[in-house]
Amino acid sequence: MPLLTPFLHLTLPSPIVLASGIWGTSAALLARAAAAGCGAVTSKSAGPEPRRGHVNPTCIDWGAGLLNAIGLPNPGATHEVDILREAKAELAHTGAALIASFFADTVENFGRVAAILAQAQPDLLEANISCPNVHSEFGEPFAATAQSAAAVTRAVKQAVPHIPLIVKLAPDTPNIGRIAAAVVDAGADAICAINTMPGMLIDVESGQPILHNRRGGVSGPALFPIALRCVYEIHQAVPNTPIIGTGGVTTGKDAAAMLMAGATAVGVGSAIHYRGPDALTLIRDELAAWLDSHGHDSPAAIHALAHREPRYDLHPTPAPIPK
Ligand code: RRO
Repeated sequence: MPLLTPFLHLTLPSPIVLASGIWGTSAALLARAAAAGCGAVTSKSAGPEPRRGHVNPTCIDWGAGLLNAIGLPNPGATHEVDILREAKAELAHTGAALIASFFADTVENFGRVAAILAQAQPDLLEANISCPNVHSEFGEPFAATAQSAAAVTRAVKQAVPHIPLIVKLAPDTPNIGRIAAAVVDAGADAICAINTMPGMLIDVESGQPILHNRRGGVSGPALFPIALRCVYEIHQAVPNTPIIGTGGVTTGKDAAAMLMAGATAVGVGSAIHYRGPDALTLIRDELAAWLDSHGHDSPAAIHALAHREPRYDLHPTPAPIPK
């Protein structure tokens, strides 16, 4: 079953995308994800300056998902360029695309960081405007309002007009379709939906929040239905914009549902924690087998299927009672 996936100007070898963060920015791990079956791999978001990230504990498996507050550890944009260059060279023979993810503290710095990372000539840029874990330092994420999300998008497109831009949105907003429409209007070429959902856990014996940062982002299976709903609403708002549907995808069937909601490609992150490093290959192969067994010849064949009129023949309305 060929899983070739047209995405903007690219044809990805598969619709599975390594989500940002889960395997850091090691060129070797990005290459490993490509070899494992990803059609594109996303680096850990880099910012204007090097950061250590938050103090431990930074991640916990709480049963129905993960909660993390890693705190954007990264080597800074200038050093990141070297890592991205190395990753790009390692990916060359795989056909997988390199997505360079980045964040910043101000609209202007988003443009500056994008311009620095562009030196490595990644295939795509991902503006992470939705990290939930730096509230105390940077304030409200730019993804919180249509205005701030659009302002970042414009700044990045102005700084780097020649590399297609993906904007990564946050789930905790009352109308994610409106935010998506605003960033597309401002020049975004694609959307990644979603980042983790803000949450927290408290150890009742000590009365303390478990994460040192107190709050964190929920990922894994608990996030899946939220991500699916967000992707569905974004596709309704911007039906011609490709979406990387990300959030709790753990199986091939989850990936199929994400495509049906309106995603063009499917991000995978926490599944690597649940299923081990083979998760990427397993999900890709399960998706291929599912498509095959249901008579679909490509991932595109089920794209946005859930937006069709409901099939009432599956849930017939009761026949009128005969008089
Ligand atoms: O590093 C993090 O704490 C982090 C980031 Br940048 C992000 O975008 N999402 C997340 O859940 N954690």
